[in-house]
Amino acid sequence: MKISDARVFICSPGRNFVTLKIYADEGVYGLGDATLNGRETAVASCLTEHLIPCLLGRNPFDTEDIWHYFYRGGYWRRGPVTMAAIGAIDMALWDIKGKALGTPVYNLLGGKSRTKMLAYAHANGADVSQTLDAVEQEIALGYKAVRVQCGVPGLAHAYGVASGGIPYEPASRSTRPIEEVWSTEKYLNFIPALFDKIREKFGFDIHLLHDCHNRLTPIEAARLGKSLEPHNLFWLEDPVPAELQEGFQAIRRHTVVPLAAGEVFNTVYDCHKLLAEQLIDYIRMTVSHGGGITPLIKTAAMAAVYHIKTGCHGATDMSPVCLSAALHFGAAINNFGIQEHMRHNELTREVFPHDYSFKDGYLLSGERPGLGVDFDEALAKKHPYQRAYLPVNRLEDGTLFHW
Ligand code: CS2
Ligand code: MG
Repeated sequence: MKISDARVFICSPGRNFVTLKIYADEGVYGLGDATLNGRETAVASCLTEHLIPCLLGRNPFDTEDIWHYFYRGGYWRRGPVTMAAIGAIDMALWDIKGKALGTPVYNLLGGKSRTKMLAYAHANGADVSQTLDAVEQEIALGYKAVRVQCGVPGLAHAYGVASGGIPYEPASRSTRPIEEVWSTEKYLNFIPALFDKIREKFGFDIHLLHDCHNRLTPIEAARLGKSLEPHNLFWLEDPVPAELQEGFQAIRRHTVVPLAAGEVFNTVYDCHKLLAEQLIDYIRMTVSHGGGITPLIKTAAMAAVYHIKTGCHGATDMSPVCLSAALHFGAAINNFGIQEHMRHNELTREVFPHDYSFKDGYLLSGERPGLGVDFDEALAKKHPYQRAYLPVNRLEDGTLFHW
């Protein structure tokens, strides 16, 4: 079998997605998610200008060699743009492999280690009352794990809080990034009381997660972790920016709250210290931004050595192609932990018809050959790309900060 063509589609059924379609002879094609929120055309250009010309004529079954060809062969290794492009190629090749062999991709990764995968939903509100209602709503939908984010008194913006009655979407179609204002002090003074109220209302039968979105210093994260220990969180996510992996050591010295990191990681080199020193409990890398299924299987195997489980990123800026790939990956590996499930809107689901499903708090991978997702080119064309930016964050004195 040989790769005969490959095309990149950027569409915007409510938010931007970059989709790679690789065509092989014998009439088979595979899909890959190349979405990188706020940098979509960079990844598209990397694929069309640089990587796709080297793909043509290759055997799509040669996923291992093709991955190394692009990872090492490009000289300039790692980084979100390059690895999202390589990740999309890898995803599409595994899709082709499954379709050509007439089997779901999970069967090519070791078969099923579980029949269902624990999912977590997002609940957020402008204040405690709205947030409690949002948690109740997600529990009513069947979720057994809920990520909780809330507006912070005294701040106009807080991470993860939707506005305008629509699900949270951080990227805005604006000419420049929206500038938000942040105060760690106000946040740290507020969050413990929020979780007091959530546990008071819902008890301990629901898993609670919280995302700090890289906004604390290690000692601030240690303070927050200690204060949340009575609430037995499933995890505290992205407590600190993880460029300094050893920054997690200070947090570990002070608190037993489980830690999760990795949604922005692109290779195992971004987390090998976090894994080997057991500085985290869940690795969040997902298939698209982590360079594909091929490297993610290896990263999960390394994580397993250190008692670390997976918790793949699954926000709506990953398309259904990536979510499906994460579910085939999650169905097969032994150290699966949890899968983020931020539900895509109806239009996205129509553009990307798929056979994975949600039931009673769990996600089920599809059973169709390959990744089980398709791409409606005609419908996608009706929703063209529009440049969008993630916000920028400043402290109250104007200092540029982490968003
Ligand atoms: C968030 C993401 O889901 C999460 O854990 O960190 O939604 C993140 O804000 C977006 O992926 C950024 O595009
Ligand atoms: Mg996050």
